[in-house]
Amino acid sequence: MHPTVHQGKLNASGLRFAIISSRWNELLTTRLVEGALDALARLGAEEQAVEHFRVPGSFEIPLLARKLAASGRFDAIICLGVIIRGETPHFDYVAACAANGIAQAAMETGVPVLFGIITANTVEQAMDRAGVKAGNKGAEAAMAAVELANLYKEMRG
Ligand code: DLZ
Repeated sequence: MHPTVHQGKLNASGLRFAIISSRWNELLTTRLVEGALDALARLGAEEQAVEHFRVPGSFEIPLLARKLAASGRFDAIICLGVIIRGETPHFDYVAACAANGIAQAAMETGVPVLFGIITANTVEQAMDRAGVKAGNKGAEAAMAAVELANLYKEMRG
């Protein structure tokens, strides 16, 4: 059997993206934003087609993602943050709300909303995933955004 395979192209030309980043752990979220912008540029996104929104912490990302997705102005929303485990259970609440809220924003609007939020036990783990040793979660989320935006565009067409 050779089924028809559907997958989105890695071509960002003509697509519009919103990036949301949080200011908590800003040194690292800045690296995620840089990674996402670099990936979008390399995939052909036009400069005026990308808008960057900033919120205080990862807990605040889902509502803005929901509003931007519902606005009809963007083909995908790229959510970037860094949540690092501390000595209290705060990490679990913030991480769970961010993950559930982002998934909910996508499900309720039908617009791809990407989870580019690092959840790490230590600062070192977070640094590794923000471009030091284990890739850049911002770039990965941006690539996934381009692929999904194209897949859904193709399905609409
Ligand atoms: C309060 C808090 C804590 C303890 N840790 C983080 C974190 O590691 N990463 C992050 O993005 N935000 C954190 N925040 C802030 C919350 O996301 C939120 O901004 C505040 O609780 C205010 O609603």
